Amino acid sequence: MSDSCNPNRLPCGSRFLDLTHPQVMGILNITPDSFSDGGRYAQRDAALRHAEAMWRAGASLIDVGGESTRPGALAVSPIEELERVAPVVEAIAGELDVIISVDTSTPAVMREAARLGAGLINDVRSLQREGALDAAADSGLPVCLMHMRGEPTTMQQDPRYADILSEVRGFLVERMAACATAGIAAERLILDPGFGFAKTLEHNLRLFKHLESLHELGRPLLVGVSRKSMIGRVLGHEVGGRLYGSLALAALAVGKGAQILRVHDVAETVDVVRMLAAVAAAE
Ligand code: 8Y4
Repeated sequence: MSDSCNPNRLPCGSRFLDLTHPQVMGILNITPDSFSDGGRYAQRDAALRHAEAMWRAGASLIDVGGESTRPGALAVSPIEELERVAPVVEAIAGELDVIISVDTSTPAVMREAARLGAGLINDVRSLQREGALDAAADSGLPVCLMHMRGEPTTMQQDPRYADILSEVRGFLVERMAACATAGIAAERLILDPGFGFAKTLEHNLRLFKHLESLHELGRPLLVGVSRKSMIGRVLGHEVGGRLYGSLALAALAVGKGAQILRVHDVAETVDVVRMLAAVAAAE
């Protein structure tokens, strides 16, 4: 079997993602509030240094995002998003041997990021924006499809589901079908239940408990719970005090078969993954 069709080696542009072991994706936010002024070059260099630190700590993917999806965040124009993301994608692609994931719902950003060396499209809106299916299809890159209902600004206003598990599963099946129609092969897809997106604490905990059920869909799973409010709500900790809760859920997610962990604290999460691998490798 050639590498390009080995299901355990996902082609991501010029690199491959090894799906035989859990992989850590480091979060890199390029929003004006995350790196204070100093101009665009200073912002690009600060982002590159942060990416390099996460790569050295063992991240095989860096998720670069220029649009805040926090509830209540202001919308960013496609041009502003492109101006934030493109220089950082270009800099990382030129400097680091890492897979760049571009966290975007904007077709123009998908196209430009792919041209500049991105290896994965991470769209919290699952390619539902006008033109996004075609942009992703043309890029040839894998895509992470994530469950969300509505838009980030309003999604936490009293979310209700008859059954969160079948709702998430049904949504992902529908988006996989839309991808197939657009010419994006199932082999290019990664699936994500979208923790914290249009979900109450009870929804998030139930989804996590039954994460294994999403393996039925036959694609690798990405889990993003790092520092999220579901941890804050259970433990009563502000965002700075959520590391141990995040690591507990990282270990549990790997135990439930998740292939990719999207995290802020790369070094700590890599220790968790390595420790689990050591036990798994024992006689
Ligand atoms: C503290 C820090 C509290 C961060 C909340 C947050 C996911 C994602 C986000 C996810 C995928 C976030 C872009 C939200 N979450 N992409 N993106 N999966 N695939 N909030 O779960 O990190 S942003």
